[in-house]
Amino acid sequence: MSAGRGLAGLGMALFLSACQGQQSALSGGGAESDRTLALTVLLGVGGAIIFLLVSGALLIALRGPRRWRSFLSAHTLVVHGGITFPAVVLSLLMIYSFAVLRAGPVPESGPDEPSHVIRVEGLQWWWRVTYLQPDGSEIEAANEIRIPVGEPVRLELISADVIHSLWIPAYAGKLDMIPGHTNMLTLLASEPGTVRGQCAEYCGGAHALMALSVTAMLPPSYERWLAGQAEPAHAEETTGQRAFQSAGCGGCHTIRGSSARGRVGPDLTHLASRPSLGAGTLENDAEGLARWLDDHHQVKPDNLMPDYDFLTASEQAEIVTYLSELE
Ligand code: HEC
Ligand SMILES: [Cu+2]
Repeated sequence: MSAGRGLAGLGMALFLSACQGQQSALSGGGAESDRTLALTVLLGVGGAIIFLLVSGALLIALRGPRRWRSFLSAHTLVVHGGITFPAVVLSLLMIYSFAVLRAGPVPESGPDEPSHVIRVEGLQWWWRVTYLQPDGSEIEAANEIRIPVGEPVRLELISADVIHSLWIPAYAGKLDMIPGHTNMLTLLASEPGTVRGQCAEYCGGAHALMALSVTAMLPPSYERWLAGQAEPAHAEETTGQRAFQSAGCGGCHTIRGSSARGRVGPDLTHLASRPSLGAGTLENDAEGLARWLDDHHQVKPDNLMPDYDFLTASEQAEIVTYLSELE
């Protein structure tokens, strides 16, 4: 195989590998992304067919038999193929794509008003996720959004500092989070599963490490999960909890049910039930927690949590045990 063919093959493999997996607009897990996918396929396939037809005509015009060449140069073919056809096709496509872009997954108001509302706040460089309950109460979590399958969920997107952008390719297009302004995005998941989202607007140092996971669950398990999140932490009064407090962690982090009430960093009340640490940066297990406390600035440069190199090994281990129990 020639070097050129090898390179082309490699390029194709890279191109296709970008189309699969958890963070792909082509994996279509929701109403909006299904329509965007249909539009993409139509444009891609239609464009390829027209490209082949035009290339064929060009080849015939240059090299073809005389009879075919004179057919191609007929006045009506030039007018209809060169003006009428593109005008009609492009106008239809424009109307279709405007309709797709406008539609959104569900109507924004009216009888279908989403019964689930989640406020997602972008901060440098993580996500505060608050479930707004019909009774007015709020359940706070971070770096993970869970939604019920088959039910429209409205996300209220806000920012605490600079412009961020929430992009969950498998479910919807991206939408900016702008300081002082609320943007609305509606998600409608068609089947259970977990996908990945990412901040899609450069927001400073750790922007590339600002991801989140989105899990669609069957409604009964979603309700059960949400009821669990509403509970305070179940961890007992332990040495780990005391070490957490005396290191000052509670000044920035809330653990409901304890004296930790800070709001600078993510709510840790049910930290152990989340898949990742540092907004999708580390796996959330005892090893990941120890790694985060040891050198989170190595793992996620520029993030706004202070260094804690002064913790003794046993203090650190106690804190890790305490945090791993926050189911
Ligand atoms: C000055 C405020 C501040 C203090 C004090 C602080 N943190 Fe943090 N912490 C943060 C911020 C901000 C983040 C988010 C970092 C990011 O992902 O960009 C964070 C993230 C975390 C995370 C990851 C949470 C998640 O959901 O991804 C853990 C775990 C954590 N901190 C534990 C601690 C512990 C334990 C202490 C005390 C030893 C502590 N923090 C002290 C601000 C603080
Ligand atoms: Cu960003």
